[in-house]
Amino acid sequence: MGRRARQLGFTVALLIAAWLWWWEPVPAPPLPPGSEPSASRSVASEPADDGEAQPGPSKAGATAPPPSAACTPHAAASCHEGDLYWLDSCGVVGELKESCQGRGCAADSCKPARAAHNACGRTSAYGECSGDVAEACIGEQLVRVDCASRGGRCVMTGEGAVCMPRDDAHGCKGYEPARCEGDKLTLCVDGRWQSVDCAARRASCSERGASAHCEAPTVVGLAPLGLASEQCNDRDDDADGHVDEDGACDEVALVAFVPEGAQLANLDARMTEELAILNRVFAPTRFRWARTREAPARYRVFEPRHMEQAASALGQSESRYQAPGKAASSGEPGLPFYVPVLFAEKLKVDPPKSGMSTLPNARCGGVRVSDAPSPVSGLIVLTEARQPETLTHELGHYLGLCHTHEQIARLAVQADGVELCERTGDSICDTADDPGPPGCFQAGQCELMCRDGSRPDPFNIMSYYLGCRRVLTPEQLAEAARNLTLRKAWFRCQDPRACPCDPKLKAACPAEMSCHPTGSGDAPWWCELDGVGAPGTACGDASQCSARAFCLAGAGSSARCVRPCDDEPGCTCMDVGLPVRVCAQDLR
Ligand SMILES: [Ca+2]
Ligand SMILES: [Ca+2]
Repeated sequence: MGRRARQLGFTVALLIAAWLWWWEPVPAPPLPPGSEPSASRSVASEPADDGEAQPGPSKAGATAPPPSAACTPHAAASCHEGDLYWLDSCGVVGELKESCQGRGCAADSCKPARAAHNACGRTSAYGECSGDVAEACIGEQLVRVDCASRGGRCVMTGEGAVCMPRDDAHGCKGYEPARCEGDKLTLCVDGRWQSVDCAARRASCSERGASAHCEAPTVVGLAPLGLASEQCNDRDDDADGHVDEDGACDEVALVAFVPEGAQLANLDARMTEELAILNRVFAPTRFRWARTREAPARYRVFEPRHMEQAASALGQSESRYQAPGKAASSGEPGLPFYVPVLFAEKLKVDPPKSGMSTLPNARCGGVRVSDAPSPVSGLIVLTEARQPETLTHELGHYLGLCHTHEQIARLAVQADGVELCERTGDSICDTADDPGPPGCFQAGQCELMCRDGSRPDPFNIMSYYLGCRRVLTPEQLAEAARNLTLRKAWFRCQDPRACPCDPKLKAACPAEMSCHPTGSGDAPWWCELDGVGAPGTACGDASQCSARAFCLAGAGSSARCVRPCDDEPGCTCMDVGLPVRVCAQDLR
């Protein structure tokens, strides 16, 4: 089929999609065992201009009006979001005719099953290291990169085989066992030695069992404190007398950033398709492309080391909360919240990767994966090598989801009071165990054979089984929704001057932020993201403290995370010459 015909087919699919609100939602594709259909879906987006009242997103279980009697059902079949659906004689999409099992479709038929053994053999997109040679299947071709010839080494990371620079001081291979150094856990993560401070988590480092880990006898739970933020739930969450105000139920804005001079193929069509997948997978949460902006040309080939810096620049440039003298380049008013999405040509990574994202406060599945302070801002970077669902996968990371093959047990505090599924795997209880692509072989397009007998779900968006991914579990969706609320609340605090606080208040800052001294006269206290340090534990600076605590040097002892005191149980208030009294117990 010619290119023009394909484009036409795509346009037709979109026109049909725009009419779906009137009929019934497209049924979800058949789901693998263990998953559940997402609560609702609706393809309605922009209000039509005919003046008719528009139905909102359909609620789960709502009944749709019956198709018009004048239209004959099952008149034809059409490819829609990778599967075949029936069309009636009026061109309206009906129920699923045939699932293409992740192979995709063209016109009115599923694409043929790919040979199980293509040029890549058993090597997946995730790839493998053989010595310092990285091998990965990129576009059905086996790509081999000799990392050593470039002065590097091959490392198995959470994103598969990657060439990394040699690093005699901090480099590791990945199979070295974790060990305890005092109360610090030392382990190899993504090719570098990393330190996890068990003491800061009020845990101890234990070498009991197969590998060292942080261990606590009981869960130390501190009630989450923070300003209530308005969520889309028909309730007045922040008790200001208004329900779901300030756009709590609006579509979430995505801002596309395109580097100056970037060569990007079919960008508009790809963005439309990517948004449709995003809205189907994250339903009922909805997203929209709010605006497209130019980014510096140096981001055409994106250097992952610049992630934080780029996130801070692109995460603020379209914001309503501008630092003085940094007015938005365009005349448009700043947005109260948005997700920056950078369309780079490629990432400066070998073998090539399709995208990357920051995690919210360095957490995935609710577990902190790094002790380093985390930037408030987030960023998603997509490359030309991406799959249609890569944006959805990266947004999952942006909203705090791990890969399904994550091994969070390495980093999570092991405590009896916490469910095993919350401190192992991806820390989500309703996802299937996934040993990851190296341990599983794609025998058919979406049929996995795993060495250890596991039955991972190749259809999960957060997996690495490319070509199959299309769903999130209810618990993944709940964790993503929780993090969306947090990210919205944190957004203004990208600029500390937009986020002053009063340390005397219990709820001074958004959840998971604490009121910390800045050391500056004009804005003495501001909300900063929590670190790993529990109250009463040692700290180097305020960014390491959590649960309302800030870092205070005691007389003759090391600095501690201390809470402001308000005569609450367990705290004796103590005057230390600051505007707030502090909890004496935290300084002991
Ligand atoms: Ca409210
Ligand atoms: Ca609400």
